[in-house]
Amino acid sequence: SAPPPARTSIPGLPRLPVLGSLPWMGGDVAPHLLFTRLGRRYGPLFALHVGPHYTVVVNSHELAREVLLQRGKDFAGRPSMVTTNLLTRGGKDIAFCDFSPLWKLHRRLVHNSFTLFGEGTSRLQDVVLSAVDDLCVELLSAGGRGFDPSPAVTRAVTNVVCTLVFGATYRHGDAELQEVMRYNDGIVQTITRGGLVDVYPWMKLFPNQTLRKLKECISVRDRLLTRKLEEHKASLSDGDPRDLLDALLKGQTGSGRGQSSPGSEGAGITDDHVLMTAAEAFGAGVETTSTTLLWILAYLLHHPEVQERVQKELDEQVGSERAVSVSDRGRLLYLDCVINEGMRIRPVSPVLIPHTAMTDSSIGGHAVRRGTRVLVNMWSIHHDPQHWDRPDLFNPDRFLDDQGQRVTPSCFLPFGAGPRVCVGESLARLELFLFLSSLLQRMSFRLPDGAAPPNLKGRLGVVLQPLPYKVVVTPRPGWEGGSK
Ligand code: HEM
Ligand code: PLO
Repeated sequence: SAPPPARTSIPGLPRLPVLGSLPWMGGDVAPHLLFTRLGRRYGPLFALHVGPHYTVVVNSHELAREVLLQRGKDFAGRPSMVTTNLLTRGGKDIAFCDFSPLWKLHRRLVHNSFTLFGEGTSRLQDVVLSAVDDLCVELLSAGGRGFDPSPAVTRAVTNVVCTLVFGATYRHGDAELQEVMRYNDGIVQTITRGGLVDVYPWMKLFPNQTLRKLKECISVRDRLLTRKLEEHKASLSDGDPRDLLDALLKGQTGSGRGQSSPGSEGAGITDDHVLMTAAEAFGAGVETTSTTLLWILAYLLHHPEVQERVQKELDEQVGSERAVSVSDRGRLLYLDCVINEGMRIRPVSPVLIPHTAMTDSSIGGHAVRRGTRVLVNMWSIHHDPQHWDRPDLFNPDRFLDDQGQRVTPSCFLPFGAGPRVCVGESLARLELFLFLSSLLQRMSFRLPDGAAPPNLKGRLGVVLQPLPYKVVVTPRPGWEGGSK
């Protein structure tokens, strides 16, 4: 038989001891931009040393599909990182936990709980629509003044997640809601600078102010969530779960909760896991959805013609007599394209959470050793000029074909793919749809007089966020009060 193809090594950057390739990494440039630039020199697949860690960067959608889908199992691991270990009590969550049988079980449990509240059930829709109503009333109360929409949007999205996770809804200004938003913001500010790439693993040797603040925010979070967990344990009944905490508690074993009793489904899912999952659903649910909404609003301010076209579609398909509902989703094609184009042009996670190779494997015919870190650069995939015509242009029509039918190009992967695909995808899509459709049905957004349009470069924290900007909102006919 033919010999196996020769496996060449992956082209790579030079390195020094300790610093790795850092001196060649261009100082302050954000990783997604740096990797895109390096890709032009080294090709779609190249290697570098992030500190001591041998790391492979993937810049093309073909190779990304190989890593995430075809060889998804080989690359389903996660590296251990200082900050995320603190955040998740050493990986008792979903996103930052390394691959293991317990992780698989845990992920399935969370996934099932989400589908429980997921599409089809009117409960989730009710939760989102009630937050939408509050948001519309709040935005329209500004009465023609220019203001930053971010706090109101974040509050609305936080409220949705609070209801799903522990069954609480808060009024505007509620102390507990403020506390949740404050600690979350603190974690976002401190967990990573420059994405989730843990460049300085020796950071823990030099406890600094940032690390102290992170620990403080985590302990505020843990106090609040522990209280919720105890309340839920005390009031847990045999009926349907009221929220995610109930579903997780029920998913632990019926008897001897948290202890491992062999053979039972939830064996090994401890109270720590329940707590970390709730915390993560919060963090992931709030940061990603609110950031995506704010990016789309920022682009609508740059492209008033897109806003008008969405509103025309809404007028024709829904009208102004009733609120939008999930059942309208199939009819609002252009809105769907606007949402996709927003996630393409500004992916909240421009470099995916690092993956690691679970076994010796290969990418594009090149050998990759077990333990190698793999960074998938979604930014370069979503801006690849070979696959996207004028990639820097916000153009929702690229998601429609000649017949006006919706198409999804294979180089569009905003939620990742494979065993590590986002578990919140359907929840996120439902929220994005209901929030945007309702907002644009009820009001129009424009720039304050004389204001420059929003800066579109963004700032990379743990997610890629737009810089603050101001809007003026005016109600559309029939929606002067914000809701019916
Ligand atoms: C993972 C995107 C909303 C929970 C991810 C990943 C991406 C992503 C790119 C990483 C995939 C990888 O590492 O290969 C998004 C976007 C969202 C969104 C664009 C909204 C616009 C949500 C929501 C939740 C959520 C609402 C939950 C409430 C998670 C979790 C993971 C994840 C738990 C880790 C999965 C794993 O490692 O197995 N998401 N997400 N996400 N997402 Fe989302
Ligand atoms: C956001 C701050 C929270 O306090 C903790 C948290 C948990 C899950 C993280 C999320 C943060 C940021 C966005 C992440 C999410 C898991 C999946 C999601 C990284 C750090 C993305 C976009 O991949």
